[in-house]
Amino acid sequence: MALLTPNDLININRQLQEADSVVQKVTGLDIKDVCQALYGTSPLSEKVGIVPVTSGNGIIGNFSASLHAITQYFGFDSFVTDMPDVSGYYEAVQNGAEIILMADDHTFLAHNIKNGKMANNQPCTGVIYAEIASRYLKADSKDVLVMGLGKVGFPGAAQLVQKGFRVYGYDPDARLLKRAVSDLGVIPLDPANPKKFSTIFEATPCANTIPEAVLSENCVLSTPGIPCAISEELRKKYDVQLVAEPLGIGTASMLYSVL
Ligand code: NAD
Ligand code: 2YJ
Ligand code: MG
Repeated sequence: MALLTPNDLININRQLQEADSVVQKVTGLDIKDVCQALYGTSPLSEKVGIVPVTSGNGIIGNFSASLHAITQYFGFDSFVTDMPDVSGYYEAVQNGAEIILMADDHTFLAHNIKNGKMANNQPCTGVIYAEIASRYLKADSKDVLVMGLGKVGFPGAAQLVQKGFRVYGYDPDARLLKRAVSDLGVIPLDPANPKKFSTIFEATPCANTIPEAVLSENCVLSTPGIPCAISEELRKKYDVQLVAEPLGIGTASMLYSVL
């Protein structure tokens, strides 16, 4: 699993603000409005405890600080514990946290200890990036392309299917593509015979996954994937509206889902 790096998280506030303005331009809603529409919830200044975790590859510089900035941005009352791990969890609960945020190398979770709801970053990220794509006001049809059908892409594809989109998908892992076809009714994109899309959702850990042949002028590319799915050159050539941000949009989706 790809881990975030401190570099990905530099200037998280600015990255989030820039992503929010693209989301507004594309959907007419800001990120918190999309979360509210998706989950039917809104924060009442819930207290969020952010617990650094040292296991595996250990603390990622900027990770807890970025979660602090992100939770504040979305109107939560949050704090980072002084201690990590079990002692940090104890400290968070002792200090009144209602929602715990913490991540190891495999799982990034939000747990609302008042109502018992729990969220996992990967499906929550897939669902919100897909939801943003689905709300493109100038989409030319209900066709959407999903590139990458893994832990983030599959739940995003499911969200699009559930919203009545005709979902084309591709993953080089034949088992994952087959699962999306049989479980969701995804239409496999034939790389040898591509078509153009006005709406694309991408969730892979690879660069340059979007072939030029699928891009249309002013299309939306909603992608949590790191590194970015498209070169700056292609983005400019097709005036692509790029929704891409390393942590905040997915975290907002997790938090709203446990309210
Ligand atoms: P995953 O490994 O479960 O799935 C990725 C899938 O992409 C794999 O099935 C792989 O076969 C496929 N893939 C690889 N190359 C491809 C290509 N050229 N075309 C189409 N598909 C291709 O990973 P994941 O957990 O779903 O995460 C996907 C990406 O999203 C990672 O980069 C991860 O770091 C990132 N992520 C970002 C956020 C965020 O908030 N921005 C949150 C969670 C995950
Ligand atoms: O507390 C810390 O600083 C670290 N233990 C954070 C680890 C963050 N984990 C990841 O980046 C993994 N990829 C798991 C999260 C999945 C969402 N991308
Ligand atoms: Mg995100």
